[in-house]
Amino acid sequence: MRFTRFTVSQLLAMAALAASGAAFASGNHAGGHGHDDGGETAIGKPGVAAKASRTITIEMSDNMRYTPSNIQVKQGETVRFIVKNAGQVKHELSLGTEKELLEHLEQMKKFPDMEHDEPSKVTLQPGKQGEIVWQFTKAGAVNFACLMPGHYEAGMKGAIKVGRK
Ligand SMILES: [Cu+2]
Repeated sequence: MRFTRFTVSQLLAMAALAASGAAFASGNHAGGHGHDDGGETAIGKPGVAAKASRTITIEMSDNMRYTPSNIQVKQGETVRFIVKNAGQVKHELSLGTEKELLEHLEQMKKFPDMEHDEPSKVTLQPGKQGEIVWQFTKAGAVNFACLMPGHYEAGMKGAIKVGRK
């Protein structure tokens, strides 16, 4: 386990989330993401495929890696991600801030079968391919990770740098 880089307050926040996780069992999961102003989130918003300036293919493997795992985009850019599961087990790619991803990770531990349909995420059975179209409206870092049990901890994560325009 590589939890050493979390601060005590982060761990406490995660514990608190786990304790309040029951609220998500029956409720609407999207409610956990905070504000909803036309789909705009802390990391951007769902994109329109026809407006994508690029297609980036990301492969997911059973050695818990994304290829590529470091991606650079420009603020305002819409990217079409083709995500391929080249492994023998289920994998996913969830876009989010690091904080959101860690919160989801805790929920997945409590409710491993929870599958939610969100435009910022794709879950794929072995051999399958899917896509995410996303517009990066804010400069900074956007993270992505696989929240299947143990995968993030094994290093299944990546980062997208959104350069200021
Ligand atoms: Cu995975």
